[in-house]
Amino acid sequence: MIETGVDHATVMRGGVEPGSTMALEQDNVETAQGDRPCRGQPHDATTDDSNHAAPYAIVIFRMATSGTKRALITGITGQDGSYLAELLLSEGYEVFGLTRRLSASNYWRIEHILDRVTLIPGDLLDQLSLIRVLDRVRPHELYNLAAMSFVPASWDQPMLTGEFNAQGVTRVLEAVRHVDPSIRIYQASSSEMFGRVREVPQRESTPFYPRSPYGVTKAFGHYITINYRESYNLFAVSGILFNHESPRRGLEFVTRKVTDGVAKIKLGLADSLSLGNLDAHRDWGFAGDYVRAMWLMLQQDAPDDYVIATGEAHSVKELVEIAFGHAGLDWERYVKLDPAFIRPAEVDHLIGDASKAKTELGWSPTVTFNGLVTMMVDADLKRLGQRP
Ligand code: NAP
Ligand code: G4F
Repeated sequence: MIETGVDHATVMRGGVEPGSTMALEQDNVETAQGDRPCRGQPHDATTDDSNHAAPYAIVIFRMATSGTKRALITGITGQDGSYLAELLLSEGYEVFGLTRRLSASNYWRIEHILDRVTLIPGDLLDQLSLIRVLDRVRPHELYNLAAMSFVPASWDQPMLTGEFNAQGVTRVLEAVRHVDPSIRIYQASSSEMFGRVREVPQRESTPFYPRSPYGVTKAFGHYITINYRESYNLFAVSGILFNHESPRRGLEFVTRKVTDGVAKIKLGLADSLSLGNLDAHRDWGFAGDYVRAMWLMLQQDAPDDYVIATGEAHSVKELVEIAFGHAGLDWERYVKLDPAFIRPAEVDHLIGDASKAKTELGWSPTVTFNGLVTMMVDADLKRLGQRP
């Protein structure tokens, strides 16, 4: 269900789930609303709602009378947003997603649940849109996952990255404070904040030393969340999540770049893959496991911050070896090193200690590194193998 100004919203079919028949290309464009019921007429976040009084009255009446828990996800169109929406639906929540207007809509990760979630227009850059959405939805839980999440892009657009990842968080917190301070808030913090690590493994108490504008902005988002919790008594938590991946990962991140590259080479669609630093180490887990931790954090009696990680680090080279090996390819024949992918400042080695989450949340990961990489290679082989 799409409560947006997208009268003729398009859905880019592009699911890459194992078992899915969707393709990443934009070749199957259809209207998102299609035969689905839709509340109200086209509008955007700045239009007057008076034309929509009847549909919204129905929504608000339904909200007021149902005992169902409501959750609002910013970043619902992203990797984590899509898995979290699935989890919350399975837990019986009514799920709302804040989406920003794009010239071509980007619903491929949530296409399979579009008829069970309600999308509402808004933007982290626009304070009033956040207040309006919160006032309309009145969620019990708010998951702030929206961000500029690609580290290299943060050197190209540091100011904009700060607007999204730092001031954007403040705008979300301000909106909660003004609309309903009882809303529970999850903030997506990142292991990138540890940067040049001060301790191995990294835990909640490890000092931050971010190495990218992205990491710096995430540290701001982390601390402003804690500050609002302490200043205004909000139930606001930060999850310090280490890298987590899936077949829904964006193609620019190294895991998906590798698994997509392997599939293309295997299927004769490419003859090489260019990468940067093969020596960097990351603690990689499966996104489906990590969104469960987000939800658990908001079910506790008191707000607190948690590291979420597998406790195992692997190098980019190991990732490459497993991915190419799974497809029966010798990686050394295909991988080229390209200085264009070397960063101005690198985070060399991340490894997390999630014992607090294990003890207090009962959380632990279920997918191994090998299982994650092979799952992603298989999904990309399937997706690309189905191309006409
Ligand atoms: P992602 O796939 O890049 O998704 C980012 C989401 O944010 C998209 O839905 C995007 O919408 C939305 N967004 C960006 N700017 C926005 C704005 N100005 N207003 C509204 N929405 C906006 O990221 P992800 O991997 O799911 O990560 C989710 C969150 O966790 C991010 O905050 C990320 O920084 C953080 N995190 C991720 C990891 C990881 O390994 N995945 C680890 C630690 C922390 P569009 O579709 O319109 O672009
Ligand atoms: O996959 P990446 O781009 O992820 P990165 O920078 O670790 O950031 C991700 O994880 C963070 C959590 O720590 C999140 F907060 C953030 O939003 C994002 O999800 O790069 C991983 C490593 C880096 O060391 C990079 O230098 O892979 C190395 N790498 C080597 N060649 C490459 C490439 N990375 C990319 N993207 N592309 C390459 O060709």
